Amino acid sequence: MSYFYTEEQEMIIDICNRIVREKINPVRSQLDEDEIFPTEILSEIGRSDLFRLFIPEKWDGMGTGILEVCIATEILSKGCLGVATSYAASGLGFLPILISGSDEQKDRYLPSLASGGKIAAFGLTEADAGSDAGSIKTKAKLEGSNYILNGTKQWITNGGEADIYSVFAVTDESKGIRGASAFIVEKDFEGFSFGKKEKKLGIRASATRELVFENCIVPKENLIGKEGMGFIIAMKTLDKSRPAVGAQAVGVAQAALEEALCYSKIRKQFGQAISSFQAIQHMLAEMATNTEAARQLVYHAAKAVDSELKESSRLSAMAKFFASDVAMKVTTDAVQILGGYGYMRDYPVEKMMRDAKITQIYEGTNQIQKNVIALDLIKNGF
Ligand code: COS
Repeated sequence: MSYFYTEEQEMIIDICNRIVREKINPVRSQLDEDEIFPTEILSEIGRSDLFRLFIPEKWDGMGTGILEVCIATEILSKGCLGVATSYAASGLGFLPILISGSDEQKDRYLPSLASGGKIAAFGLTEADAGSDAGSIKTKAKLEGSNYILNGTKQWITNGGEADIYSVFAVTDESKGIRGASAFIVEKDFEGFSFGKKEKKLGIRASATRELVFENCIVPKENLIGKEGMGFIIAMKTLDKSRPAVGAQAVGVAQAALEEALCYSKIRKQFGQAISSFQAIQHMLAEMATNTEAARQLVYHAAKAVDSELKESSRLSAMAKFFASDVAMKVTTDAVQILGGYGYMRDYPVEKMMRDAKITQIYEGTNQIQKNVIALDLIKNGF
C-alpha cells in the first residue's frame, strides 16, 4: 500500500524490514521465553543509524522528525514489541535532554546516544506515582556542587541496561508540581543501583527494573533546565513520545493481521479454507480497517508534533489510546482466527496479544489519555 513515503522514509522501512527479517524474527520467541534483553539486536539497530533519527545533525543525528521515528518503530514492532520497546525507550530517555538540556549536556550525551553506543531510559514512575505523576517522592537536595538523590523509581524500561537516565525528583516539596526537577544520571554514579528484573506478561525481551537512589551524587551541571521545570519537561517529553507508542501498537496489530490472513487461507475446515467463511472475512475486514485507521492517526499525530501544532498534545494522546485499543482487539482476534493453534506458543500470535496489552498502559494509561484529550478540548476547543 502506498503512503506517499519520502525516499528517506522508504530507506528507513527497508532497513527496519531487514533487521526484522534477519535479526528479530529468528530469535523473538526465544527472547520472549527466556526473557533475554536484545543487546545484539540493539547494536545492529545502532549500526543501522536508527538511534540517530530524531537527534539533530549537530549532535551526530539525522535530524528527522518524530514521524520517521514512528515509521521505524512500527516496522520493528512487527517483529517483536519487546525489542521495539527497548529501542523506543532509549528515545524516551534522551528526549528530556533534547527538549530542555543545555548545549553542554547535548554535546556530552547526545553523540553516544545517536550512535547507539549508549542507550537511555526515562525514570518518572514510582510505586505511588503512576498516573499521578505529579506526586513523585524521590528527593533531590543541593549540597555544594552536587544534588543528592534519594528514592526509588519503579517499572523503568531499560532499567539496568541503559547507560544514561533522565530522572525526575522533588527539589522543593512546598511547591507541589512546580517543585519537581529533571536530572541526567549516569549508570555508574555513586549511590545508584537497580532492583531485580521484573517478570512480565509480555514484552519480555525488554528489561524492566527499579532504579534505587541512596544518597546518589549527581553533579549540579546535570540538572536539566531549571529547578521546578521537571513536571513540564516530563509532560512535553510524553507529548512527543506517545505517537511512537501508537506506532508500536500499529506494528503489532499489522503483524497479527498478516498472520491471521495467511493462516485463514491455509486452514481448511468443512472442506474449504476458513477465509471463505463470511464470519472470518468480516473479522479480517474489521482488523484491517481499524489498523489502517490507527496508522493514519499515528502519522497525523506525529506530523502535528513535528509541526508543533497547538493540537499536538491532544493528537498524541488520541493516537496512543486509539492505536493501542486497536492493537489489543486485533491481536485478540488473530488468536481467535488461529483458534487452538493461536493459543499455543508454537505460533506467534499469542505473544503479540500478550505484548499488545502494555501499549494501553505505559506512557500514560488510556484513561489518562482521555483526560488529556477532554481537558484540552474543554480548554482550547477546535
Ligand atoms: N505540556 C506542557 N505543560 C503541561 C502539559 C503539557 N503536555 N500538561 C500539563 N502541563 C502543565 C499545566 O499547564 C500545569 O501548569 P500550570 O500549573 O502552570 O497551570 C501543570 O503542568 C500541571 O498540569 P495539570 O494540572 O494538568 O496536572 P495534573 O497533576 O492534573 O496531571 C496528567 C496531569 C494526569 C496529564 C499527568 O500527571 C500525566 O500525564 N500522567 C500520566 C503520567 C504518565 O504518562 N506516566 C507514565 C510514565 S512513562 S512510562
